[in-house]
Amino acid sequence: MLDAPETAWQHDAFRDDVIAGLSRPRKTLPSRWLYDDRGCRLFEEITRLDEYYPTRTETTILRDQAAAMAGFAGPAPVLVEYGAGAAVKTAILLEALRPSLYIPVDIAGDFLAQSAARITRRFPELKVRPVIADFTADFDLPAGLPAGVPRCGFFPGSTIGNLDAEETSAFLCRMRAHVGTGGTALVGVDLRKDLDTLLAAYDDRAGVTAAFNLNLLTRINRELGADFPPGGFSHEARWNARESAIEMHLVCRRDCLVALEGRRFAFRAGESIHTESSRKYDLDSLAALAAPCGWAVEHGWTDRDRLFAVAGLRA
Ligand code: AVJ
Repeated sequence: MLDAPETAWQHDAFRDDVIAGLSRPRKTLPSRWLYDDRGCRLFEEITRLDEYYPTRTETTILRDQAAAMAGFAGPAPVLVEYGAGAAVKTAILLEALRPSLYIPVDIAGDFLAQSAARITRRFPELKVRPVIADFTADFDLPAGLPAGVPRCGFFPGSTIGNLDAEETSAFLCRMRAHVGTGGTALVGVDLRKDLDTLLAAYDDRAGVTAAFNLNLLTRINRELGADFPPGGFSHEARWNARESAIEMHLVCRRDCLVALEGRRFAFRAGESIHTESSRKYDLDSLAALAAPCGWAVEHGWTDRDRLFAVAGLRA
């Protein structure tokens, strides 16, 4: 299990993040660790739930507005996708944009290679250059990209909503540097809306989101040898108005002590671990974050019910 260098490195990063997060007065775990194999499968299942509107709404927007987006991005652009998991959405965009080069960026090398191979099977003519990188940290695009060819960044899925304020600004500036002056970006953002709709999307009746959230404790038990008691925590979705974010929490049902890597962490009944924030935007709040990096929000392609938007940014 631990022989691949990528896996060993990941294991250490996971352990450090868990220990740091559980040592804080308000306990927290970074949402990126929700996505082990089972977490990825559960997330897939979430995207098919009635209550979870973002994935199907964004796909519809891309389908309906792909031609306009292609006009916006310019002819035969270099397309850079941040996070390489959005098979269906990527295909829609590749079909419409006809890029001269596609650069999928992801931290998971094996997953990236698989999705690059799938894209190549579907678009045999397309040049694909995967880049293994963590898009929440600085990295360079491959050297020698053609000059004078427009570049377009693609950040779908409202993944931007999972970044904190600092990460969001840094990400927008990084993507601006990648595409250069005159470049564009297509960014999927989940829009502010009534609380019932939002809370249902993150606390579905079938309990899939609960299983997705609780899986993080199972993963910590398995990979870090911890002893979180089964059934000791419950899933909760909360609205944080100040942050304009839905938060996922794991709430402790009764006082308990958890051992992990020679340490002990005490939990009081009712205490929570904050595992994810999913920020909800409107186009103005996105524009305010993007402007200092040199972006203008030129378009907000949306659905009939204004649930979700694909923002068109120009540098
Ligand atoms: C990763 C941004 C698509 O925040 O909506 C779904 C993750 N968490 N249900 C989101 C998630 C709980 C999701 N995205």
